[in-house]
Amino acid sequence: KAKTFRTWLEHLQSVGRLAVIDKKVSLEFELAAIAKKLDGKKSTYFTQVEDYAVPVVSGICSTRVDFAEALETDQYEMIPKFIKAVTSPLPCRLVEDEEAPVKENIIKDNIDLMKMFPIPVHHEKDSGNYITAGLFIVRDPVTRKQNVSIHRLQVSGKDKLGALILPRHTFHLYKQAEEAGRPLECAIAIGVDPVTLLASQASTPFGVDELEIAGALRNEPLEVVRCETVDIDVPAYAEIVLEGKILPHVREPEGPFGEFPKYYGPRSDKEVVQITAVTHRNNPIFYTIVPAGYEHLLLGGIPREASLFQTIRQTVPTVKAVHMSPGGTCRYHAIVSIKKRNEGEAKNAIFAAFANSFDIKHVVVVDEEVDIFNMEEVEWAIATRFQAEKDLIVVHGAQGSKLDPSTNNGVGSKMGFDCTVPLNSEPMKYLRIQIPGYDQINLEEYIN
Ligand code: FMN
Repeated sequence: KAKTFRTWLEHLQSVGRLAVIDKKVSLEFELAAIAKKLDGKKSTYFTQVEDYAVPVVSGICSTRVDFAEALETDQYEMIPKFIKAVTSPLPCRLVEDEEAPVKENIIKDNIDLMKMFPIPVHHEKDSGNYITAGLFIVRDPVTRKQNVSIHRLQVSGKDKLGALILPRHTFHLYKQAEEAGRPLECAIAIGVDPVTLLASQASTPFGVDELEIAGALRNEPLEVVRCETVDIDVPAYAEIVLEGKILPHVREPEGPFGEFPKYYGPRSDKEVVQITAVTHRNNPIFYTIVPAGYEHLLLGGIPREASLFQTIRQTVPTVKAVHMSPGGTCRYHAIVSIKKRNEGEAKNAIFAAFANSFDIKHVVVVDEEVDIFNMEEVEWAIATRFQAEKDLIVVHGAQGSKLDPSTNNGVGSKMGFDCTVPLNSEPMKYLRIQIPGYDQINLEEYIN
């Protein structure tokens, strides 16, 4: 089902989860507004975007269940499966151009991105048209390993993009190239299968190729093909690939741009990508992620959960599950369930969560029988199993997310809630009320 972008769309259509919109829509706001209305419910396929021949898709996975289905597992096994793939990557299979649909059309001259593709404007104050869903692939010239991430890309000219590249792996490789006075070659793959899309967000040590994690998740090597103008391998079944280079010592204005916390990231001088070639499938489909929608949040949240689970397990081996909840933008709030064996373990889990990622701001730890994917249950645990006097941890002046407007340029407070029941508490005190036989009742036998 999730082998390629197109097979996944066919699957969505066959199960009634693809809303096909034939009415002509505007690139500016209207497309994003409709996709957002259907966020978490249906994927959208816009056949008529202004006068473009190229259709646009958004929201290919916008619930945890969608991602679990793409990974051929369920919500609960998804994180263990992701962890296994991150720790045992599967090398890609390089195929010839003839076997790679993305090479069906190759354009090297007179590139004009806005003429070729319906690249939308998503939010009110966005500085312009943005590519939000491209896998940004670069290569380490020393190890030849590739690195994959997603970066927002502002269309700054006919063949020029402005990129936000936060200080992680891509940034590191770019800085190395820039210090040597060289550009960093890159390729941007738009419209890949949802498994490869999710794999691009894995939190890995430097030097791990996320396309190899995609292979491990798919149980078969991902087919890749060498680009035309850069030394980069891209998914052979991508809808569209933009080839280019990040220029050394060039910075130009980018932003503002509506970001995952539902606020704008500011305008400032950022890195510039010069496009050198475009390749695409016949009848290509453009793909956009509406920022701050469930697709965006979960794409960051699920791989973060995998990483968080591993960090907590090092100190609290009985951790059962973790959840980066959408209300916390799938980045700032972590809900953790543990089987507490020793008093104090919940607090250790809180510290481990803070250590896992600077983005994590509030941590709630509950006992294993609380369903951490049901936020009403989590609130109930806070309401009835938590006393600030002894169960609250607060740390001030720690590094947090710069995109959290309540911080002082990223510096802010962290807070942890220990909502586990004391081990020595009297048994009736925290006994959850239950109606015997409740789970076995089939209402259809009682109501017609
Ligand atoms: N990271 C950035 O640095 N800049 C961005 O503009 C950006 N936009 C993103 C948009 C989407 C839809 C998603 C899902 C993620 C985005 N990210 C962005 C996060 C990175 O892609 C992610 O952290 C990635 O794992 C970084 O990989 P790296 O550490 O290998 O470089």
